[in-house]
Amino acid sequence: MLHCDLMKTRQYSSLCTRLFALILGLAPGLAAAASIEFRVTDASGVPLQDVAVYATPRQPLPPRPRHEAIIAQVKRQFAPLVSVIQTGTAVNFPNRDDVRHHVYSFSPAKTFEIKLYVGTPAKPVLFDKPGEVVLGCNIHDQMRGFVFVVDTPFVAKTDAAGRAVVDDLPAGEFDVGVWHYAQSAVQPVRRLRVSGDQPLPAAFTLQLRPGQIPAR
Ligand SMILES: [Cu+2]
Repeated sequence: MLHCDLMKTRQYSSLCTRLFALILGLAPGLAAAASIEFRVTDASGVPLQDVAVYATPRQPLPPRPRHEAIIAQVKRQFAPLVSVIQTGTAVNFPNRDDVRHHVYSFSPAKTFEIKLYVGTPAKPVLFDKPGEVVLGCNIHDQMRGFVFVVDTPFVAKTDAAGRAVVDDLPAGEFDVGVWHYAQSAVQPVRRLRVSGDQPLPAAFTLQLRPGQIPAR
């Protein structure tokens, strides 16, 4: 991203944003990375939040640095409820409550436990296989969290309007898919070709198992 030394006040920040937009406008080649705009609804057209969306490149790409992820425990809930991460991501599980938690998963993609603890565990947990991982807490039965691990850095999660954007894509072919922890069936991936700087729309419909979405 553009770094701007003037970003010290709201006014200057706004000026910088406009300058940056102007530069891009004058040199559109600079913004050539492609993006996919996902829209996910249920069968009756209701937008679905917290859907993991991803685009897996069909062609080999240079490796990218992996960032660590954080799944905190806040008010006896996992925060965020849903995480979507690239295979090989290390996840920290800081406990931000004043009670102890005991985080575990029995999922084949990642079986682990962090026994009764407060604060931040010394070591993160490495999610080294693709797949879906359900998190629980031995102390608080109502605590549920979900991690979707996928072999691509190009991931996002839908918002309350059922939308998500995966951007910074190089031109080429991608296998594009969606996943929700309460989906009633696996959604097949679609092959899409992206090029240039036009966002490519991708609409998906997911059927969910009833009664699986916790109240917020
Ligand atoms: Cu707990």
